[in-house]
Amino acid sequence: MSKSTPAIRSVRARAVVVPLKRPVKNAFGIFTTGPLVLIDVETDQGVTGRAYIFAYANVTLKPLVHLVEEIGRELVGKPIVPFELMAAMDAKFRLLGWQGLVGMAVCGLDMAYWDALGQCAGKTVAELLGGSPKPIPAYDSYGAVDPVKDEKDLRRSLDQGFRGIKIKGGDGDADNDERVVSGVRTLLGPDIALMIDFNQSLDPAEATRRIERLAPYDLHWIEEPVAQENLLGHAKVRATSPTPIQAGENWWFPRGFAEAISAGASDLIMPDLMKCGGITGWMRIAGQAEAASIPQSSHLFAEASAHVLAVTPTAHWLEFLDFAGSILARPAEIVDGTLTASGPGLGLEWNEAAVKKYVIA
Ligand code: SMN
Ligand code: MG
Repeated sequence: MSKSTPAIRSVRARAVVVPLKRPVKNAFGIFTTGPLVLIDVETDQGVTGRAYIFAYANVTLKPLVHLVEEIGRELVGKPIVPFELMAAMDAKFRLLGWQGLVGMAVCGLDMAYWDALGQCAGKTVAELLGGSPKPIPAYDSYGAVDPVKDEKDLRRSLDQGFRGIKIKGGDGDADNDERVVSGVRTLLGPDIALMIDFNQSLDPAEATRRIERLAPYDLHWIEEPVAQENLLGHAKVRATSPTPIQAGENWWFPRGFAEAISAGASDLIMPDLMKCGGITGWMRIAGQAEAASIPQSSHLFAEASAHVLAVTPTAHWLEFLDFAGSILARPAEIVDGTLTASGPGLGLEWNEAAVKKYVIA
């Protein structure tokens, strides 16, 4: 162990509920605010590693704060060696299983470790991983839209330079999906990538019917048409789909991706840093995607994802859905429809005045 490896001095987590620029409606509900847990890993070298995780609901905020802090308490004094810490977490939670809140806490801590290592080295995480920050093409990620009511917003996305737009489907019937997709395609023109996300809301037969109907609109991908754990269902839908199938935001850790890839579940993958094993897990998945020639996009967490996509051989799209902008000192900045990783570390610094305003625990 080199002398310069930082060690964990303390771990703190805070829950915030932040405002969103626009609500995100999906097949099952709507996000009108962003429930986030902010993680601070203080080291013995004067730097603090930071990351945030997305709790999906307000009820999971306090349990996540508790888990992050309690897991962290047992790690005080340990050197920040993400490879070893991940192995230790795998062992610690093997009998319990770590899919769910425990896994989210583990992944959040892993992101904060990498941030700390980057800061200590005076490098971006992209550089620490052997690459360099570069512009990653981003798509603007919407909830369910109405091509008339949301026209202004959609045009603003194009003015910002976005070359891709994602919308939600499955919040109504097949007629509604077609009306929306057709209207949005007309508005965007033929050159913008348009993706639709069903958020697991269909069964395989219905998914196949709806995808067939949407074929004339040149969709870039169809996301999570069926339940995420239904790998064979995904593969069945994919077998006849004229449009590439995208999935992965709900697959857990590198093993989940190995299973999905071997089941032939999707053409494209989009790991979520909070479920795929953090930065450490992402890199292992990037190796699988390269070997299988599967384009790899990100899910949420735009700031950290810009670092790992810079070192992903099959890097595809970065999702831009800005949950954290209101509590960051330097919110992610889209330039010509791209995001470039910034540092030091992951480039995350809290806007403490905003945090104070939105903190709930
Ligand atoms: C999604 C998931 C969680 C929050 C907002 C949006 C969605 C996506 O599935 O792919 O962005
Ligand atoms: Mg999705």
